[in-house]
Amino acid sequence: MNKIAFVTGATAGIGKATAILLAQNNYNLIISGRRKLLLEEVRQLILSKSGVEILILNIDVRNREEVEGKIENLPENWKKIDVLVNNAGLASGLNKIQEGDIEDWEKMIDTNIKGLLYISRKIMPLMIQNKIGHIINIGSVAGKEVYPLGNVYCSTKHAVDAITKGMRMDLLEHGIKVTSINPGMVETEFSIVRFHGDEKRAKSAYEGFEPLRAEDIAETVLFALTRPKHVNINDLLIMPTAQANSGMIIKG
Ligand code: NDP
Ligand code: 8X3
Repeated sequence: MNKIAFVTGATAGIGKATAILLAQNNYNLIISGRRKLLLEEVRQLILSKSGVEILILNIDVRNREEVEGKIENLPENWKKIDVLVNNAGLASGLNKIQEGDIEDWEKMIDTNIKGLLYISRKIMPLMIQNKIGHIINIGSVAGKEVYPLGNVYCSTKHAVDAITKGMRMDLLEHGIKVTSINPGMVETEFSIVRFHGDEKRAKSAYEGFEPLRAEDIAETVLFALTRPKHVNINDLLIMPTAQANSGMIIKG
């Protein structure tokens, strides 16, 4: 029987690439995100190339009732979730705190911290009940270092780092693995979202060097998932070769 992986934020970027790669590796998938049409497109794309089963959960992770209701109402045979990839997340804005937009902050805190917790709170008991599971949280280099103007986004990813460490303690006695994957710059829709749709500014973030691709992170997820039962990858920091840390990138 195929394993089941639940990938949040599967409409674009890292989540979409992860869903595609896990399907190629015979995982049945629960894919979630806010953009329903894109979820359907991802499902069709995957089904055109593989015979796995895919369930769409059209949810905004910030909406606690929606998250709780839709997970509680999963068909019983979809409740044996082997893998949770907590990937849904975003940056919104890049400002000094004294000039920051509070709506941007709330969006990031509600999605990256509270959304991840809402999802995990519902899935962790299922994993404990089934005595099986692996949670992969997509953190960031921004969860390891604070960079100029990154204040609130970095704080949400530092929170993801802390939550991951806490989860590992909470789940230790149940034999459930918890992995943190922390990318540097990956060219996805991330910067378009951060710069509120300014595609030119977003593109310029990746000019002059070769950023990571979403597929690089998907492969890292698969690597963590395919270690033997007695091996857990706790924490990985993965960067473009041209990037030394969050502030130092060789361009040109
Ligand atoms: P994208 O913008 O390409 O994808 C983000 C995904 O998250 C989309 O599928 C989006 O779906 C989903 N999402 C965002 N907000 C919500 C929400 N409220 N409810 C449900 N789903 C949501 O960015 P990436 O693929 O780059 O980002 C994925 C993760 O990787 C994020 O957690 C990000 O912080 C992290 N990361 C990214 C890096 C990068 O350089 N790109 C580097 C380090 C970490 P939809 O809009 O349809 O809801
Ligand atoms: C995304 C990495 O450095 O672009 O988490 O903010 S960075």
